[in-house]
Amino acid sequence: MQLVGMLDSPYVRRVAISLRLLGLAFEHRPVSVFSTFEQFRAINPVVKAPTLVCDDGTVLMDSTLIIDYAQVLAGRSLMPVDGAGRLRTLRTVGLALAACEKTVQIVYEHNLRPAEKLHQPWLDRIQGQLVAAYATLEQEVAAMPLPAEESAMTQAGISSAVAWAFTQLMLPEVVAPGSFPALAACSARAENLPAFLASPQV
Ligand SMILES: N[C@@H](CCC(=O)N[C@@H](CS)C(=O)NCC(=O)O)C(=O)O
Repeated sequence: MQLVGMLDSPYVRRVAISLRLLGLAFEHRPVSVFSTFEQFRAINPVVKAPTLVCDDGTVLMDSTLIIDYAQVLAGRSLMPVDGAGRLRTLRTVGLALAACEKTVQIVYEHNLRPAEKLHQPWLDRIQGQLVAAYATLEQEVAAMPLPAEESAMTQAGISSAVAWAFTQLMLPEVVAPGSFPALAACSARAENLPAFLASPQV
């Protein structure tokens, strides 16, 4: 199967890391939704990254749905099965994905919209949401430190670390690392794991 999309997308990166942790072989095709729009469109007319081209030719999109299918293929899950662990992980992943979404919205607002059309009240709102997502995620991670070994890694650790690295790459001035020590530490540990090193965001 082929994973299509650039690893500077947190969604593509969380899929790549998840596939590696699940032990699934895949070909990575670093096609950009911006600089190589037409090439991407030939693979998936909706032009969404990540796109997974399955072995039977089925084209899947959306990182969470792709990971869901990958877990079926692998016969194991990156989500805890017990109720309390599952609930906590779902909450953490939701916060991490909201942080990714708000970061992407801010980046698009700056990079895709002409400066004179930038709408400051909207930008202020998204930035407030981004900081709220990280403040809440910081509390979660501080209360329940995420595993530092690959064998114990769940989607909570993958998504939190990927989100953090992405926002630090794109908007370090908006989310200062010193204010989020638990997340910064979790990210530093995760980024040294083989699955993360094999999926560099830059
Ligand atoms: N909810 C989706 C979000 C994916 C997403 O928004 N990807 C961005 C790249 S970071 C994209 O495809 N942007 C191009 C577009 O939306 O037109 C997921 O989890 O995969």
